[in-house]
Amino acid sequence: HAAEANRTDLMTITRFVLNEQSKYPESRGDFTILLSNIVLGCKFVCTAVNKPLGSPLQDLTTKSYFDHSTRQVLPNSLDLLERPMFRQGEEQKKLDVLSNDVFVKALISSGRTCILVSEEDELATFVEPSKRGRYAVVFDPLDGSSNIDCGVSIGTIFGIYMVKDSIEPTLDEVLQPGKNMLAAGYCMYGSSCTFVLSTGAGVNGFTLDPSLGEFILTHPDIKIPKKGKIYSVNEGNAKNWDGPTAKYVERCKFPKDGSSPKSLRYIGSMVADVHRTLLYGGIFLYPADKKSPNGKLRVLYEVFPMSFLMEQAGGQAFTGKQRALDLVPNDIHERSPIFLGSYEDVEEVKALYAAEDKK
Ligand code: P6P
Repeated sequence: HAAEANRTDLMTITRFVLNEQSKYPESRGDFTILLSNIVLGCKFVCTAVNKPLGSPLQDLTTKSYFDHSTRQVLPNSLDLLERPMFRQGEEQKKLDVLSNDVFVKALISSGRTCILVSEEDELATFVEPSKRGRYAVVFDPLDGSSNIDCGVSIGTIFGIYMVKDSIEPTLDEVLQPGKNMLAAGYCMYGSSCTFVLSTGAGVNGFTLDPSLGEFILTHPDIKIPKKGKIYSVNEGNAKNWDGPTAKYVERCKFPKDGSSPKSLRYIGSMVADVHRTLLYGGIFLYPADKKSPNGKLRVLYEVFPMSFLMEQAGGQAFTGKQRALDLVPNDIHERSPIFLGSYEDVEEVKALYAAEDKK
């Protein structure tokens, strides 16, 4: 009966968040509405990413479909990306631009946001007054999108701040340290569609059940192992690394204490590398190097959300100088070096940087 009860007692992401929000009597469900719009965006991207380009999308059930963007009934034989909603004039939209459009529209229509920062948009979006809400959302709609054509997992990464002044919001509302985030998460588009979320009370993973169109709780209360056997870095940048990073990676490969070397796993798609680190343990690093003194990854919508999740899962995140979540960004697209993952692995990096500072 227990198995049967479980099968019919569907813990969807919406129900899960409503349960969590019920602990805060003052919450008026705004966060749940905001999150459901982020989830909608992820479901759309999941569909778009998983439809192979150029393949006929013959939907066996109907020969035609209603196209919302032109309000026409059109033949279903049109390839997904041939459909008007994907085309802007003759220029077919790239998936990352399309994904950005979907998230921006979903977030604005939620009526719960007042500022949006996207990797795709140079400037922040200030929502029109009639649609403003209490939240600011920072996001990368399709991180790692250069990997689409070879089938590598990619993802959406987001962070959520509560703003102080939603009437006349300013950019200061998002130039806040990551520790001020209310929530953060990512959605990974891989063999399955996995949504990982923290609202500040631990980390939970949900998997999209395509037959239901719902994200179901599959990874409750994720905790990262205290120490791992994997390091994840682009070794191709080794000649440009600073001393502590070079020393740490050397130790991973030639441990002094007689332990076995760590394995190297590097996918080159942050969501995939971080998801593996979260579940298996180990360390993911994108350090500074001579070419990029601030590293490559963006503070607001890559470093902060992943660091937030790591801390919530019992791990930690370090920039080479400080706790990542303490960083105060000065620009919405600022970059930072990042070392994140298992608590003890990151401690080793911190010790090497501390020793360097003492020199
Ligand atoms: P590199 C993808 O382009 C990305 O922004 C992250 O998803 C990924 O972790 C990183 O860049 C990979 O960068 O320089 O190793 O190819």
